[in-house]
Amino acid sequence: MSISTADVIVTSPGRNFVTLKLVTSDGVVGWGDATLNGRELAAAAYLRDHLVDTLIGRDEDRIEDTWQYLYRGAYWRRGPVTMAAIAAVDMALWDIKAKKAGVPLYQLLGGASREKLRVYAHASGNDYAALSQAIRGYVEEGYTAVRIQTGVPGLDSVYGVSATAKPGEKYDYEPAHRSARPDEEEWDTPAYLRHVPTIFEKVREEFGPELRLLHDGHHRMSPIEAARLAKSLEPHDLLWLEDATPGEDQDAFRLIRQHSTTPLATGEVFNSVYDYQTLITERLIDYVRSAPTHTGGVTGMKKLLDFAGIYGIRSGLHGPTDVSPIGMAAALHIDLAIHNFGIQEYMPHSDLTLETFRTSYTFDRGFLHPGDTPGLGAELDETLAAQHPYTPAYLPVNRLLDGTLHDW
Ligand code: KDG
Ligand code: MG
Repeated sequence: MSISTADVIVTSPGRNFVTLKLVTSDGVVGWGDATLNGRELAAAAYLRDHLVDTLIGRDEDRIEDTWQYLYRGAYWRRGPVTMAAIAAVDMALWDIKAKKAGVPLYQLLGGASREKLRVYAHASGNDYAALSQAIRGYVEEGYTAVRIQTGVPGLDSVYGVSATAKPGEKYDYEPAHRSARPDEEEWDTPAYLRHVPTIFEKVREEFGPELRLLHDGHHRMSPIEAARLAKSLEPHDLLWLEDATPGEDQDAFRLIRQHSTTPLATGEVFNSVYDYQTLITERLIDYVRSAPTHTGGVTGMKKLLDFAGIYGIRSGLHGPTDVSPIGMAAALHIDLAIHNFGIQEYMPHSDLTLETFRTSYTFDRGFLHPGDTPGLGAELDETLAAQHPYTPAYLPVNRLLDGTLHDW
């Protein structure tokens, strides 16, 4: 059998998603995610203009060969657009293979290595009262791990804290604003470094030692600033400090490691195992943060996590709402199957997104499971998708108080 049609669907049920639909000559449908926040049309064009024609007539069972064909065959290696496009093809092929076998995808990856997947929620607040209310809400729902993001006195908006959410309100925090160009935000690293440890002290005092706490620095600190934060957070026993400094400078992580035992996570903006080479072989991080959607799909992510596992480094896969429910399902099947699972990020999609994409993964008291539907267990309703056309939306850019452009 072979692939007979390949369609690229860009839809915006609450936010933009890029989906690939492959259909085989005997009618088996496979779904894949190529969503790249703020650059969706580039990923869609790569698929439509450069890959679709090469997929028609190809044997759908030859997943590794297709992956190598798209990766090596492009000549131009890696990059977020290329790897998101390859990811969509790869996920759709795994979806088809598992459907043909009549099993959930995790069975083809070696079967379940655990019963359920611990996830972490996003708690935030402009002040401590709002943050504490959000954490309490998650603890009542059964979460055992919570990411803490706080407003910073003197700054109007800060990454991870919704400017509009009311205290304790659950929201689909979406920093990619719907407009033709990015919003601009202001940033002050010294104010942030002074404030964050005081918040963690209060959280530990109120919620005790057992709740697992995480924090995302979102690429904003220099290596020595990151080392200072990691050191000052040590008494508060974080599960991880994420993206303490921009990850493309892999050597910079040595400096943070020299100063602190706070576990480190990075990689959501990476797209291949080579972006992690120094970080993994020198054990400079503890968790791999990429999403299958951005790293060449199930095949790319399995290669990366198997490599990390040799060095005792675990998964903490990226699961924001800008990965589609199809990409999220792929992450959950990998999580369930691998030995070196750490934790999974879980930002539930909005109701509108989940009406448009149907999923079989389930949440129960702080844990997810991918479900036992054959394949990925996630698909797009094309009729509903057509009702929500693409809308330009961009992540903000950041400037220091003197106007210098900074990492967002
Ligand atoms: O598109 C950017 C988001 O995925 C990112 O800002 C979310 O940092 C993020 C996280 O840890 O989920
Ligand atoms: Mg992050």
